[in-house]
Amino acid sequence: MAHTKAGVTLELVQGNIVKQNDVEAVVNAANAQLRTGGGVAGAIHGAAGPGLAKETKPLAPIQPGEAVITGAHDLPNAHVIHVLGPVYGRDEPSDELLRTGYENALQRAEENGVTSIAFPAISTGAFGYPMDEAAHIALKTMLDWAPRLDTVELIRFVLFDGSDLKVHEQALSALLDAEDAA
Ligand code: AR6
Repeated sequence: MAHTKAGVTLELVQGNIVKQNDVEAVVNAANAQLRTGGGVAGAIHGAAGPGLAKETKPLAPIQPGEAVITGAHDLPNAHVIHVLGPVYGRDEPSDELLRTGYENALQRAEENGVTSIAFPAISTGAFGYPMDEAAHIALKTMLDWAPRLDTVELIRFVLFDGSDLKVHEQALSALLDAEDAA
């Protein structure tokens, strides 16, 4: 599913965040120490190689909602943008911190002239954020920000499995219906 608003195309696909060869920046669902870990962080550090951890070490720790940008090392992209999402039920207010994480990722992208960026569903794995609530926040943030973006033209959400993709498609459809009704 794809939707274009204010010259920004929002794409929802099923896939692996480390296989997005055609985008300039990929987003990492990071830990505070910016180290390798499970899920997305493990996949990104694994594919990028040890140079990534060397580069991130002096940038850590980061706070929930913060985003930092590095090179992508052995990944096929130019940049990795590391976002620390909130741990659901612990880092409060979780909704604001999740939105801020997405906003800060877009800001780092714009500061670096990035035209295309791929996001995983931040906080929805180890950090326990319910997928439907997280999808609504993530996609609403993208739609709200589309008119303000100068360099970013493509925003892709890469969902690991089909049911997560479906949840995102339903959330985007509901947001677009609400925009049409307004
Ligand atoms: N590509 C796309 N999506 C993925 C991939 C992948 N390769 N692998 C997992 N997902 P998570 P979080 C999905 O746990 O909740 C780490 O251990 C996954 O199904 O990676 O922000 C870090 O070290 C889920 O929907 O991120 C942190 O400590 C989503 O990506 C902590 O987990 C996010 O899952 C961060 O937790």
